[in-house]
Amino acid sequence: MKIYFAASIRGGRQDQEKYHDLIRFLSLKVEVLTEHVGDSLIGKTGESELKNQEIHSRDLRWLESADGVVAEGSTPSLGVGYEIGIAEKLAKPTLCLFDASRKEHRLSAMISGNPQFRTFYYHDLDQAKEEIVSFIDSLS
Ligand code: 6IA
Repeated sequence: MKIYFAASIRGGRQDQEKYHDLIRFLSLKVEVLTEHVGDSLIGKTGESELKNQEIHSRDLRWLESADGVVAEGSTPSLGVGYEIGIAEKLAKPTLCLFDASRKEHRLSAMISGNPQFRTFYYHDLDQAKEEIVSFIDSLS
């Protein structure tokens, strides 16, 4: 099973360690197409050896080939919003994770109000992982 993991890059990298942890966990169970999203070497400006256009085409190809999408949305990101909007149009099952303790902003109503997305507010990463397992089980 292939999962497209979406999370903020240029939106801000403050949750990068969390992404890394979730991706490592997911990788024990499925193929994660976008492992680089959790990479500590990737800063806010992103991959420099690839042109933006190449990144966009590659990511859309991966998204099309994915069986499902897991998005960590606690740090607002235009790219993640764009990706899950496309995931909806491609009818890809999508889980949106959001840190319930995040005070600076709330999850966009365009995500939390969309019945096609499975939205989950977690208090710790173990809860997020349990939800991921339940989501993956629902796909098989
Ligand atoms: O607007 P953002 O940059 O926060 O968007 C992040 C989302 O867009 C992620 O879920 C990625 O799948 C995708 N994305 C944005 N930039 C890149 C990128 N280059 N490479 C791959 N996916 C990207 C930047 C660095 C990269 C090596 C992580």
